[in-house]
Amino acid sequence: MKNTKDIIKETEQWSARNYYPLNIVLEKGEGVWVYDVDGKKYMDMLSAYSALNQGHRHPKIIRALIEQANRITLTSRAFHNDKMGIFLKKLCSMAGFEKALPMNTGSEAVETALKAARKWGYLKKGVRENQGEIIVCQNNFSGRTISIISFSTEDQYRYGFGPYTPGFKAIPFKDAAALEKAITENTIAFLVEPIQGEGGVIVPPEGYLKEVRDITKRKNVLLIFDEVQTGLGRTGKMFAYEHEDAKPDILVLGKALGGGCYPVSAVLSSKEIMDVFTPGDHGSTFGGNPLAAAVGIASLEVLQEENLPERAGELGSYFMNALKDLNSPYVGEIRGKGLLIGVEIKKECGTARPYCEKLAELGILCKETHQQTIRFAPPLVISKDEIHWAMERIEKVLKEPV
Ligand code: IF1
Repeated sequence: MKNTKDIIKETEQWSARNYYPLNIVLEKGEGVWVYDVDGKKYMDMLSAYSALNQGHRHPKIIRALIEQANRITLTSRAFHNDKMGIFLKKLCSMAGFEKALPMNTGSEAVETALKAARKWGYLKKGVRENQGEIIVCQNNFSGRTISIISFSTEDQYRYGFGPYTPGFKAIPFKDAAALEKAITENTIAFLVEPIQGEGGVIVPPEGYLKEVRDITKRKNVLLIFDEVQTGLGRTGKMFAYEHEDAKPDILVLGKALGGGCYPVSAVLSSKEIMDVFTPGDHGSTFGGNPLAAAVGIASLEVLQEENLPERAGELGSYFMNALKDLNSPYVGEIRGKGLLIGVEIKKECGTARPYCEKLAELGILCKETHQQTIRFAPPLVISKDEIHWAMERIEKVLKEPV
């Protein structure tokens, strides 16, 4: 039986060092709780960056996974399977779109959305071939592929990976006037996260989503919302765009669509936009496989049956107010919506990492983002008592010297 130290040593020997994880080795998870190899129990307040909205190993999702695994798991799209249509119908009906294209990771879904937008731009909007431009926001995060980091404004995500994919322009987030000004005759789309997750849980002012929706409609520019992190209940609505009257032309989903146990992502849009794809244009070995579809159906059912978006709204406000009431001397701004919360550590009090390490010692797993922000994003199945349990420990760390 290997212990934490031996497992980390072996992992570090064979793995590329593309992460700097806490020295914790997890071996079991259930609901909001995870256990390390030494049997220590932690509350997971990261949720694999919001891919565990339904909690660890939700029984209904695991049952669906096992039942499907005992029938057929992968067919490729060279043939139909009996689950994909049911999954996409449920997904489109819930989100109010006519068609969906299933993929696996969030990055693949974002890339699919960009390809759909570009082809729509050339075939339907009449933008000159290869002159199309897609506007993004500074401080964005939409994945790690070369085209996606080509529009990142974060040096570390770009360094050493050039040359970069052309055709993107970055404007300030939260500034609708900047969008209006940046649009040219070659502009095909505006890609934006309704809340910037990795950017530090940056919430735009009330009305911003509606404003960018109106501007893009007026200018015949596609609005693409990357809801890989904000979607599926995290912010207190099933989709973050529902907080305002701002339904996008293209919606990108991932993470929790796989119910915390399988990579499932999708792009949702209208028939008019999706029809730019003809057989053979685009695809994926695993996209739309029956195992992903079965897990996707169960993941969506759990969100609905357990009212997880509403829970995230209610418990998120409760949690955010409890954090504010601490009046911690180390904390600047507390930002967020629903159960996507960012606690900013004042620069003069150091970076967020030591606070995350202290929280881990007390049994809470969370992760810093961009040095200064502690991100709290527990599974949406968390109970009020479990938030109380967390607050007792968070208070120790944010009220006493670290
Ligand atoms: C990492 C955080 C980072 C995303 C949004 C697309 C994707 C993501 C809004 C791509 C992925 C993950 C990736 C992971 C850490 C995490 C993350 F924001 F969630 F915290 F990095 F910024 N759109 N986010 O958040 O989806 O291909 O990963 O399935 O890369 O370190 P993916």
